Amino acid sequence: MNHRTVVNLALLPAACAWAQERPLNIIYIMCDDHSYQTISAYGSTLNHTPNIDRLAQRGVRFTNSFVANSLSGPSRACMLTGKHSHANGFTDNTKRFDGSQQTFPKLLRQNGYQTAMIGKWHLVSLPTGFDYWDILTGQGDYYNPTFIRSVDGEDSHAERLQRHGYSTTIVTDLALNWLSNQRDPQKPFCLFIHHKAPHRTWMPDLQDLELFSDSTYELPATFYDDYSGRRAAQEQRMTIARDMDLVYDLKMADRDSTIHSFDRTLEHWGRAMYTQRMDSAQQAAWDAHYQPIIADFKAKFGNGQLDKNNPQFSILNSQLNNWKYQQYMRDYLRVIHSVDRNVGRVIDYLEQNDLLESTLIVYTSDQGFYMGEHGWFDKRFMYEESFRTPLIMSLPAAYGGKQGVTSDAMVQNIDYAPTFLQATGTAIPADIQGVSLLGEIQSSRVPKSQSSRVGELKNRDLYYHYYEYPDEHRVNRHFGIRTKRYSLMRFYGDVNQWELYDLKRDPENMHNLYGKPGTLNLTRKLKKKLLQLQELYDDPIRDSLNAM
Ligand code: SGN
Ligand code: CA
Repeated sequence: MNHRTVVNLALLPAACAWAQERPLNIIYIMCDDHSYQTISAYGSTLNHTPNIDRLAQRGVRFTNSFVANSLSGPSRACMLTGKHSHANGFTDNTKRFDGSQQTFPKLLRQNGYQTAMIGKWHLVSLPTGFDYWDILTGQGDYYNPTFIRSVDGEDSHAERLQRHGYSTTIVTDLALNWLSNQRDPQKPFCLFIHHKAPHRTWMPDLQDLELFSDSTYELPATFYDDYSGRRAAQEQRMTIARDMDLVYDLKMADRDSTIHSFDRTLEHWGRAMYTQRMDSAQQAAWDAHYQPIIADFKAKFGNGQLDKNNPQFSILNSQLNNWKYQQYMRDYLRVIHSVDRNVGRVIDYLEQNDLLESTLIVYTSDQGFYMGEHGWFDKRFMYEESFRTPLIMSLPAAYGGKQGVTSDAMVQNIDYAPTFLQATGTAIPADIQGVSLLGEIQSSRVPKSQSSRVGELKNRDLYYHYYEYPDEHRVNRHFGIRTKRYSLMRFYGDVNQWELYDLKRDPENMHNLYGKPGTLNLTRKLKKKLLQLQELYDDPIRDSLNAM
């Protein structure tokens, strides 16, 4: 085993000397679709997340954290490999991850680490590179979810089983059980705790159903965006007003079936999810909460199909949109409340079991999410809300970890793999495309030679490439470059259009400046840099650029 220490002891207090004797553990917590807008450490005024905030107080919060491709499977593949989507092969959710390729858990294992993966996996092929895995099937279910787990280690057979209860709590229980009873305490570990929450359809834990019932949320300023100047945005199908479904998303599964979905399949799934999957006690608690809301909804809006000839139509329509937004926000925030509580359980466990001071804890999401900005839910666009993702890394002080600070370095999810490798003294292979963030989370008291390749983060621009079209929300394919100030995007496919944003003046991506007077030089410069990034990362799309 080669646990190169990441700390120069001469420069750290004597009390920290034991860190050299204790190889660093890693706990990598990731949620699915958790927006930075709903984390109080990120300035949320919508809710309070005291436990995620504890991590920020104990570590570094990244204020410029982005993904490489804003979708679940692709993001996970980027994180595992440290490479962009075209390089790891998992470009959209219809792909199957090639588990024979190099991933950071495999490299950690070769360096003597135990690795475990619990929760949402979403890469179709079964996990490789883990001593233990226990994954949700597909997207996973919130209630009484089905898991597939490895029996007797990686190379043995897999077993399917349904567990009773709420997904976020079960995943946390499994993680704590692995820490207590299943790992070898003599070895360092890397444990993935990957929640299904708060993915659509945002089903809260029963104990949280009554939270926020009296809260109302202001519509974001861009809720009624008309998408002028942005053709791909005009084409999408992810608005709260039109595409968020009353039965499926908003749980208006009334008993006499007068409220209907856009299509029968969606309605069938919605009704099944809110009835057949739950046991009778869960069902009773669920109904006790939602049936009165359904009755109230019907009193206000009938079956939700508004009559356009009604003179009151436009008032009723905006009331309906507002109602949908409130219902969406309440459920989403309830789900986050449970995530935060379970993050707290993990921190408490580590503290009580003398592991907190020897474990790097990471909190992130597979991408950002729209909380009604531009009128949307979902993600996919290279616009700020879905391109960004929360990222907090808490490295214990004994390993030189910075505490309670922020980093504004331009970082991306391909950087996690090299960070974990370097933090554990594992060599970073040359083909990894990300950059280690260790220098950002470790005190400058640690000499640069032992810290990360900091220079590579300076003046760094980020590359983005999204592929999944037309399913499921009709977001056209696009790639682009993000500098600290500007983003330049190229949509290609049905919509062929460039978009340029000055994020200092327009952080909400409302004004496409491409082709506008005075932007020619800037555009030329950004296009050149974009091409350089495509060459650096070897994205084959660059070869067809000139033809576009
Ligand atoms: C599901 C959702 C979509 C979502 C994708 C991708 N529909 O298909 O709304 O965009 O996942 O999300 S659902 O009806 O199944 O909820 S991802 O985060 O997993 O990539
Ligand atoms: Ca996701």
